[in-house]
Amino acid sequence: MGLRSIFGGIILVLSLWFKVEGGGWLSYDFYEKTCPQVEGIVRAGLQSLHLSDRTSPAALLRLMFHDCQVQGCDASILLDSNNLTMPSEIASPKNFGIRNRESISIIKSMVEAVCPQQVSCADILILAAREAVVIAGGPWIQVPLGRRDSMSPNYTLANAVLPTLNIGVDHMLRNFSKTGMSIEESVAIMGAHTLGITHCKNILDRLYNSSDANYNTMDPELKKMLRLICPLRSSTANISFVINDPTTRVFDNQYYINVMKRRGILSIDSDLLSDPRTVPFVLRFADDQGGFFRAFSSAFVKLSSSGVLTGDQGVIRRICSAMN
Ligand code: HEM
Ligand SMILES: *[C@@H]1O[C@H](CO)[C@@H](O)[C@H](O)[C@H]1NC(C)=O
Ligand SMILES: *[C@@H]1O[C@H](CO)[C@@H](O)[C@H](O)[C@H]1NC(C)=O
Ligand SMILES: *[C@@H]1O[C@H](CO)[C@@H](O)[C@H](O)[C@H]1NC(C)=O
Ligand SMILES: *[C@@H]1O[C@H](CO)[C@@H](O)[C@H](O)[C@H]1NC(C)=O
Ligand SMILES: CC(=O)N[C@H]1CO[C@H](CO)[C@@H](O)[C@@H]1O
Repeated sequence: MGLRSIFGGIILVLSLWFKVEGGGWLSYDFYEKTCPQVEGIVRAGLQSLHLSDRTSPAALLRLMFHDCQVQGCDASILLDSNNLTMPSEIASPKNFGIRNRESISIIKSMVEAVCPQQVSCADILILAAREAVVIAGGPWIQVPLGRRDSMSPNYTLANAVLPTLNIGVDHMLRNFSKTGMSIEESVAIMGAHTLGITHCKNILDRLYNSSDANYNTMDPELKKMLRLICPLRSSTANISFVINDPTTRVFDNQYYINVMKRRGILSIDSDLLSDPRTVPFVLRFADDQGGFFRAFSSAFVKLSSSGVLTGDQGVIRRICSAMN
């Protein structure tokens, strides 16, 4: 064996590890020995879920964000409350509209059947979100693994740190910069809103409240249409919804084209067009889907790796919805 191949081996080993912002290490071959089947099981699970529910990719991508934003991606969002003194994170109004938690539990039980007590719910959630992006037509993202599950969900923290409707670009950028994201990556991760829906209650202020900062930032034609779907003082604002972009089930760069045309649905979407720091990236991604995919992929890895439990921290839960 020549010196060159030894050197090559070292480079290879180094590149299999991923340093966690402010913590331990994840690795790209974490389950190579303990559960090589895991990626295939998650992929098959996602494909069958997608056949019965075409909106599942959107749900899983948002689920991943709302898990990772609170104490890092530790599957705490999947825990059901086991007693009245400790409400689960999902009880937070900020988690309104979160769905498909149970599908992670189902995939986990499929993984447990093959590799018991090896793979964390947190990693399965990240792999599911990664497959969701691919199934919807987005990039295939290589993700480092080795996250551990939390035994301490924090309702109060979830309430405090999940984004508000009027978070604004400044806060949004500051929050994402904590995960190591650049401005370009922060704009790219918002491109997740190329999938899915928004319930009427989340846009009523934009449509009807003239004191709202984003009352006048929406294309009037779109506003007219959304007002028909979301009437004022309707009793169904919690269940009626609008689609986030015209290609709501396709992971593409249509979101940025929409934002550019003042057709962003949520306030934060429209805000991206009014801040001088973010607007250049909106324009570029609207014109360059490949560039969006590349920036989204690196943003996804940063969001999903920041502040996670590794090594002997946390546990591997057997059932994702319960402490066990
Ligand atoms: C930081 C600023 C953000 C704000 C204020 C925000 C807010 C929202 C709101 C209010 C909804 C509608 C929920 C509903 O009515 O059911 C939504 C949907 C969604 N969000 Fe975000 N979001 C943000 C960032 C993100 C990020 C970073 C991701 C993913 C990486 C994401 C992924 C999604 C997805 C996929 C949906 C559609 C969900 C579905 O169809 O069920 N969002 N977001
Ligand atoms: C509720 O659950 C928490 C965490 O499992 C535990 O510390 C606490 O004692 C429980 N409270 C009751 C009343 O069972
Ligand atoms: C709508 O959802 C909110 C939680 O975001 C809840 O507090 C409220 O009671 C719901 N309203 C109706 C009419 O169901
Ligand atoms: C939950 O988060 C709140 C707010 O950050 C914090 O004050 C509290 O100590 C946390 N509780 C636990 C049990 O970690
Ligand atoms: C309208 O928006 C303003 C500014 O955000 C807010 O203070 C006020 O409570 C809103 N009014 C209603 C009726 O929701
Ligand atoms: C909604 C949210 O997460 N807000 C936090 C973002 O980060 C700032 C500090 O940079 C906090 O003050 C916010 O609470």
